Amino acid sequence: MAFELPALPFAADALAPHISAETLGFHHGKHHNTYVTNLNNLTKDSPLAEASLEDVIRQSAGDAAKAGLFNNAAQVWNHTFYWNSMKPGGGGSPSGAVASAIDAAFGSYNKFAEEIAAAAATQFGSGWAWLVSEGGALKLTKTANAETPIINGQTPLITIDVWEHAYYLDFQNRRPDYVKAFLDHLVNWDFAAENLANA
Ligand code: MN3
Repeated sequence: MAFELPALPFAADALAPHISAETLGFHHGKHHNTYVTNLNNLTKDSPLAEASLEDVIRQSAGDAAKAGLFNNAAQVWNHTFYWNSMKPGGGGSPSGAVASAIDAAFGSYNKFAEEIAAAAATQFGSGWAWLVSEGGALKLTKTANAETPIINGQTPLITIDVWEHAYYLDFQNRRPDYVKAFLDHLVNWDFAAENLANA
């Protein structure tokens, strides 16, 4: 059973004008799809072809000889998680358990928004900014390249892809404007609430 590219959880033009159909066409149809193709080529005819994506990630993490395998598997996982971290008409402050957990960890939604924007802006080069649950509390983390918090005992709630391919067509070099659009208009707090409930 080969690994498959999951469909986007929304129409390709559903996040416009914040993230365009053109960006999603390249990002999902080319970048994400290439990671899936590479992963299938790297696991073909090996027992890993039958493993779960999470198992491939855990079994290859930290092993320099398996860097290609890890990078492609983690990028498949991270991108699927990123699509689900957004929805049309999302954004703004959450409610319920996520709001309480954010207030407990950061003091207020505004302080959280400031801190995740800073984390996203200061991730040097390619990577990801994450809101995660660890040991019963929420925290922010950023990862480089394909690195993913699921190998660190953390449960991600949402992520922001800060590789240039995520925003360059819509925002050029203005990563902070992309992150602001993500927080104000796109972030899917329902998905965060599901992840928090399972943490
Ligand atoms: Mn990407």
